Amino acid sequence: MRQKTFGFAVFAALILACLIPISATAHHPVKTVEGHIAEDSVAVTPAMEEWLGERTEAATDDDAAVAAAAVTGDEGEVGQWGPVIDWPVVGIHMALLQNGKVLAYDSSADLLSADDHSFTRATVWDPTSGSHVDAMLTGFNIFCSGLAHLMDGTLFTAGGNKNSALDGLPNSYTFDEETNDWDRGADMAEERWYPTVTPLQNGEMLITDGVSFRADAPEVRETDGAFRSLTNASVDLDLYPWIDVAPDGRAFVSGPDAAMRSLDPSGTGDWDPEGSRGDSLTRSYGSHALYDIGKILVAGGGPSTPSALTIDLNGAAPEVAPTAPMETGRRQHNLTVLADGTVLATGGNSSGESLIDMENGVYTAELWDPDTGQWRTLDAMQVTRQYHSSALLLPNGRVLSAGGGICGDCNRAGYLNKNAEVFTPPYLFKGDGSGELAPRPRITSAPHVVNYDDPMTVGTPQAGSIDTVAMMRLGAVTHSVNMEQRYVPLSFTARRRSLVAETPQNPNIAPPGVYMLFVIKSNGVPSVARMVRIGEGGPDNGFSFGKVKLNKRNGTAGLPAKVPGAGGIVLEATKHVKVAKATAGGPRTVNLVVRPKGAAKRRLTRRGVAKVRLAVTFTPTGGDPRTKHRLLKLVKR
Ligand SMILES: [Cu+2]
Repeated sequence: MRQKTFGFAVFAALILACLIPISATAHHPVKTVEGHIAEDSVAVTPAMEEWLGERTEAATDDDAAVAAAAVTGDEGEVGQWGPVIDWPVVGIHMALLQNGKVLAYDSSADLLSADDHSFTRATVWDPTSGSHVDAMLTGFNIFCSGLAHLMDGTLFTAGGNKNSALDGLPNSYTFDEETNDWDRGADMAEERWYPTVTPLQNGEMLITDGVSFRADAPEVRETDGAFRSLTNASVDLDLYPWIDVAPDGRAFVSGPDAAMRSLDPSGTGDWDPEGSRGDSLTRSYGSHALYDIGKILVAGGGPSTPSALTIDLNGAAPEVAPTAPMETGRRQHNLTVLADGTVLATGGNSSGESLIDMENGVYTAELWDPDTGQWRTLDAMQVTRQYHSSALLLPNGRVLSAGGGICGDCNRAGYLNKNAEVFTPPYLFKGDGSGELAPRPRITSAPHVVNYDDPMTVGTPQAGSIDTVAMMRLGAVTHSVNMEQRYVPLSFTARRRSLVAETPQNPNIAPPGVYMLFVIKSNGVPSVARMVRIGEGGPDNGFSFGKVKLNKRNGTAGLPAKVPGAGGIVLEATKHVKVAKATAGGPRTVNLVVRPKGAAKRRLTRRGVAKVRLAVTFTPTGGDPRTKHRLLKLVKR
C-alpha cells in the first residue's frame, strides 16, 4: 500500500484500513521490492501522527498495566521506567554524542507527499534538561542509513532513502555537535539503504550491505574521508548485518543469519567462513551485544525466539555456547549493555509478527547476567516498542528507549511512538524498600585522551570500594542493531583517592574513538560516566565556545573558548577581524577579543551593527590544529 497524496479523505481511509486485521497483510520478505515498499514506504500527516500516537497508547495501556502488575519487587530488584515523554521525532536512529546528548532522526514523515525526500527530521535531546534542539538535515532523507562514530568522536552516517521506491543514497554525513549542523562528506560508490557501519581498529569505517537484492562490494571510509571499495569481497548479507571488530582484528559477522564469517577489510578485502552459529535460525530483527572483550550475546529475533547464545571470539575459532533463554520470546527488541556489563532486553513482540503486533507486545524488560548466564524480569514499559524502536545507554547509567512506527503495517495497526521512556536499572537504587536512589561513586578526574596499553589515573573519593572500571563506546543504534556497542572492562589498582587503570591493550579490543568511562562500586552502583577518547591522533584538539560578551561601547566582543589542554589558540585575521592570540598551559577557558577592522569597522560606526565571520584555531601542544567558525553580530551604541 502506497500513499501519494494525503488529505482528509486518505486520513479517513486510513482509519478504515486500520480495521483490517494485521494477519491480512502477513509477512513481508524484506529482501523483495514489494517487501521493502510494504515495510517502509509511508508518509504521515501531523494529524495522522497524533491520531496514531493516541491509538498506540490507548491500545496498549491495559496490556502494559497488566505486565507491570505482574512484576513485583523493590526498585532495587526490578528497576523503574519513567514516564512517556513526547518527542519531536520518532527515535528510529539514535546516537549518543560526546557531549552526553542524544541525536535522534527519523525520516521526512511529516510531509504530505511520500515523494518528497528533501529533508530528514532530527533532534538533539539533552537527558539532563529534557530539552530538544532541532537538527534537521536539509537536502536528503537519510532514513534507514547506517551510523557510528569516527575516531575523533564525530557521528558519521552512510546511506539513506532516495525516493518513494526506497532506493538507497550514496551520501555520507558527519554531525557537528557544537553547531548541530550536518556536513556532507564524499559519496560512496554504491547507493545504500539499511547498511551497517562498523568502526575499525585503524580509524577507518566499514560500510556493509544496504544494496538491495544483489551482492555488492563493501566500502571503507578511510581516515581522510575518501571511500575505498573492497572489490575482492563482494557479498550479499542480510540487511543491517551484525558486525564487530574481533580481538584478532577481523570484522566478524554474527547475524542475523546463522552463517558466521569474518572480513579482513585491508586492501580490497577478504572473507573467511567462520562456521555456523549452530541455531539454524535467521534471527531477523533479533539483537546482539558485545558485552565483554571479544564476547557477543545474541538473543531473540526470527519467529520471536526466546533463545540466546554467546559467541567467544578470543580463540582461534569462534566458540558458540548456549545461555539461558529469555523469559519471553522477542523480535524487534533492543539489547543494551549496562554500565556493569549486564545486558538489558527491552521491547519487541512475542508472536513472531514481522514488524508490529499490537496484541503481543513485550512490556517487561529483562536483564542478562554474564556471570550466571540467567535472565530476570524487570519493570514494564508503558507503550509497546517494536519496529523502528531503539535503545541507548546514557552517561548517567540509565537506558533511553524511544521510537516505533513509520511503516505501512504500522499505520494499519495504528502504531506510532513519537515519544521516549527512560529506564532506571536496579543498580541505581538502594534496594532497601525505600525506593530511593543509592549514593553513587564519583569520578573527579580522568584524562580526556588516552593511548593503548597505558596506565590511566582516575580520581575518585570512593577508590577503596570500587569493584569494576570499564569503558563503553558511545553507541549508535537503529533497527535493533547497535553498530558499535562495546563494553571493555579494565584491570586497575586502587590508591587512596584514585585508581590506576590499564587502558585497553590494542585497538582491536577498543577501536579508536570516544568511550564512556564508568567506575562501579562493590555494591553494584555505577558512577556517572566521563568521556574519554582512546587512540592515535595526538592530544585532544577539541574546544568549545562559551557565551559571547558584547562590548557595545567600543564595538568589540569577548569570545570565551574552553580548551581541553595545553596549546595555543588564535582568532584568525580576516579582512573584517583583527588577530587575537592566547595560550593555555592546561584545560581552561581563554578569552579572545574580537576587534572589527576595515569595512566591518566602518559599517559598525555608520549603522551600529556589523556581522563578522570568525575562524578560531586551537593547536594542542604536540598535536594537530582544529578550526571552528562562528558568525558574530557586533553592536556599537
Ligand atoms: Cu526500517
